[in-house]
Amino acid sequence: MGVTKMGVSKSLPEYQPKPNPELDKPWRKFVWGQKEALKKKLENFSPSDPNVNDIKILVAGQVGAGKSSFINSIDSVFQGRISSRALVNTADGDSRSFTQKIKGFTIRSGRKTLPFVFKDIMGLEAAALTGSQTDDIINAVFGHVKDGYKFNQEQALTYKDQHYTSDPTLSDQAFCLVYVIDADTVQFTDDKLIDKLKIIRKRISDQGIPQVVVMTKVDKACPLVNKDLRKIYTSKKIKEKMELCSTKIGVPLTNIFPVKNYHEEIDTEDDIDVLILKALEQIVQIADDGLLDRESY
Ligand SMILES: Nc1nc2c(ncn2[C@@H]2O[C@H](COP(=O)(O)OP(=O)(O)O)[C@@H](O)[C@H]2O)c(=O)[nH]1
Ligand SMILES: [Mg+2]
Repeated sequence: MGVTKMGVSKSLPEYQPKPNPELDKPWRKFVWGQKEALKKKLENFSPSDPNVNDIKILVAGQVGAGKSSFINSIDSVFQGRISSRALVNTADGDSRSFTQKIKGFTIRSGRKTLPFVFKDIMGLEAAALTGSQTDDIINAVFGHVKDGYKFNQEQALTYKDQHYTSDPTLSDQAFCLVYVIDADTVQFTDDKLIDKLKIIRKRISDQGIPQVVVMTKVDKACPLVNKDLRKIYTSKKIKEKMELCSTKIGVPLTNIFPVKNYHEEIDTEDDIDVLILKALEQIVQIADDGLLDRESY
């Protein structure tokens, strides 16, 4: 019940215009027609260091955040059809289980294998008390973890293990750490998880390894965007979510890329493709720049 100039309104709540959920102008410039150009650019990419065959990208994030879907979506863009290779390949039985074996995942376009390798590491869980997960992730970034290693929640990999590489070469190392964050649930991210991310961030940024956030499920987080993906940069909700990602994860907004993954579609769509390609282009670019920086150490 509110008191207005007109007196006391009894039955109906006071009329308040709903704030417009949409901005007048996009807050980030985005060219929706650049799909083919981005695709070509990525197909022709090669690492600026001739000693490096491919750009290794480590993908981390909570179980269910959309890591496998993101890798599948990239694959789908280049295949021109919906792919589910990452789901089949990296999950060890139950796709929601912790115990995943680390394995490189390459992307192909036609017959060409692109020079990017994705490694999907196990889900970060706030509940795990020990630091084993953070240690494992840090070790994986620095190239100490061999393919085939099964992450173990209770115990971090030690140098005695057969899957431990004590003297990794540049090619064993990851050039970028990608956190996959669910836009729909980012506000509920546990503080314990944030603390873990802080430790990881500190250790790896000391070594010049860049970090990027891919914010998934924008369609679930915002009804406007669900209806029209092109509203992604005019949606106030999405902007808010990205800012939240930035403060929680400690990654600047410029390193956060919102995407909608393929999850129930049966055909690829240009607008979904172009957002995925843009995220990949930026990841690859940032990783490659970091690689150059590291050589000058
Ligand atoms: N609506 C929507 N669902 C998604 C998106 N990305 C992933 N999902 C769904 O979220 C669930 C978890 O995804 P998954 O890739 O297996 O997560 P992972 O555990 O991080 O590998 C699956 O049911 C996906 O279909 C997205 O962008 N939008
Ligand atoms: Mg997965």
